[in-house]
Parts: sequence; C-alpha cells; structure tokens
Amino acid sequence: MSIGAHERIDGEFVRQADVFREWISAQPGSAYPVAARRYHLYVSYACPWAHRTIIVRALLGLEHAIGMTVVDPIRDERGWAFRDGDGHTRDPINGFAFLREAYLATDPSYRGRVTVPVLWDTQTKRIVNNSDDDIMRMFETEFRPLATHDLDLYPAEQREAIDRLNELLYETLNDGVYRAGFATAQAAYERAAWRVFETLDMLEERLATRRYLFGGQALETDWRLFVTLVRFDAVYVGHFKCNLRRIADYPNLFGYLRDLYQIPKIAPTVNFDHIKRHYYMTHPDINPTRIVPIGPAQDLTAPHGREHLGA
Ligand SMILES: N[C@@H](CCC(=O)N[C@@H](CS)C(=O)NCC(=O)O)C(=O)O
Repeated sequence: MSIGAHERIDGEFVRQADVFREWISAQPGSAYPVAARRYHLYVSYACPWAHRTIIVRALLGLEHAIGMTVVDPIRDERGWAFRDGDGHTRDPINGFAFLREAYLATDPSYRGRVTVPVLWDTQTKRIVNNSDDDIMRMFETEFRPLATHDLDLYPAEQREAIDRLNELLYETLNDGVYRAGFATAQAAYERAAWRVFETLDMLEERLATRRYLFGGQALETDWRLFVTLVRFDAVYVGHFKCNLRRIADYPNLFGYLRDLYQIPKIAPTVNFDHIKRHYYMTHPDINPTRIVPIGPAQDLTAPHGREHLGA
C-alpha cells in the first residue's frame, strides 16, 4: 500500500520512525546554527504532520527566515513530487523532481519511506530533520529570535502538561485515525476507531469551559489537534471510516475548530483541495475509484461564539 509507513501486526498500522533528527541550535559551535534563509521546508498541504510545521512557521512569522516549497498532493509510486500546479511548485532550491532525491542526497543507502515534512539545509546540502515534532519545536524555541511575531507556543511552566496531552492525542487521535483507516483486520479497526471517539468525547468536555486546551491562548497542542480536526469531516469520517460522529456533531469541538481556523494566518494554510485529492486519490487500496467526494458543506468562517470562554 502506498501510504505513510509501515509494518503491520495483526492488521494494525504502524508508522515508520523518523530517521533524520539533527537539531538546529543557537548554542555556540552547533553543527546546525540558527540562521535566516539557510534552511528550507519541503511540505505537503495535504499532510497533517507537515501542516503543523506550516502553521508554526506562519504564526511566528518565520516566512522571511525559512523558505518553503509545497509538493504536488498527488503521489504515485515515485513518491512526493515537485511540479507546477494549483498551490504547488517546482523545487526552486535544488531543482529536485522528487522528494526522494533529498533523502538520497542525505543518505545514498536510504531505503525507508520518503515523507514530508523535510527541513533541508542549503549549506551542507542534506536533510537536517524530517520529524514534525522536532521541526515544530525548533521553530518555537531556537528560531524564536528570528520570529517577527513574538509568541510562546511551548511555555516553560506548561511543558510537562503539553507533552503529556500531545502523547495521548498522537496515539489515539492524530495517528489513531490512520490506524483506523489503514487497519486490515476488523478488530484492529474497531479498537482504533473507538479510541478516536473516546478522545473526541473527552475533548468535547474539556473545551466546554476552556477556550483552548490549556486556557485562554492556543498553544502547540491546540495546533497539533487542529490539523486532525480540520481534516476529520472532509476525510477521516468517510475515507478512514471514523464515522461514529462528525466534528460538526460536537458543539464545543466544532466551535473550537472554527475559532482556531479564524486566527490570523491560519486559513491560508488549510488547502481542502490538496487534502481531499491527496487522501482520496492516493490510497488505492482504500479508494480504488479515486473519486473525491463533494462534501462536506461546512463554513469554518461562521461565528464560533467562544470569545466569552477565557482561561
Ligand atoms: N512522523 C512523521 C510523519 C510524516 C508522515 O508520515 N508523512 C506522510 C504524509 S501524511 C508521508 O509523507 N508519507 C509518504 C509515504 O509514506 O510514502 C513526522 O513526524 O513528520
């Protein structure tokens, strides 16, 4: 299957671990020093993990310091490709035709999956990091001096709580929807799908009294959650069979999704055309006809009514 990773145990989907995990740092003597215009981000608007890095770059106003190139959402057996099209372009940095070339330039013996996001170093001409967790954190912390918008998405006093909730959300929801969608056995699917909704139910309650997950300001965890919520009704309900409820059926979660969507600079990072075409057209085992559904009819710009919920 041409999906995101993977061995399978009992019909269960297991995501490949990230391979390149070098750290860009402001520390003197760092092999990868923080510098404007040295690093370049290769992303897909379709991919939730890449989407997180796009969001953090935008929120901090790092666009001037870190370039970004978007791949074609349609991926065939050759993998992610750079082509001119609606919302995606050729690679202006290296002239690569395929993202695979970045992986092979970094490690000629690389045989793993070629995934987005990728943070490329234009100086050493190799991938520094291909983990969305690391890339987000480096942008949030190491690159903060270069940010044009001063924003702390990972406040020191909340780090433990953030890390804890991130882990639960990743296991049950961010990756949980994939475990449901890519399961090849009924039991594995059901296990994953029930957990998705247990977590959504828990979040619905949590967001009844708090505007964002940790109070009055959206932090890293909110954005990690957002990328899954924004794809949920458009893709995960149908394509991944997570159809117990839609986000639109959860009043608090749906309001919260609209609230986050309406934060300045976020809406342009959400490309439903790329999202829908990518999932429905590049998982032939799940959707062999490659037909892209017309819905849902949803207005994320409608009033969210959550301003009164403070901390
Ligand atoms: N763990 C990775 C996940 C990245 C990932 O799995 N990306 C998917 C797209 S959503 C991908 O590029 N898959 C390509 C493939 O498996 O061929 C991260 O931290 O960024």
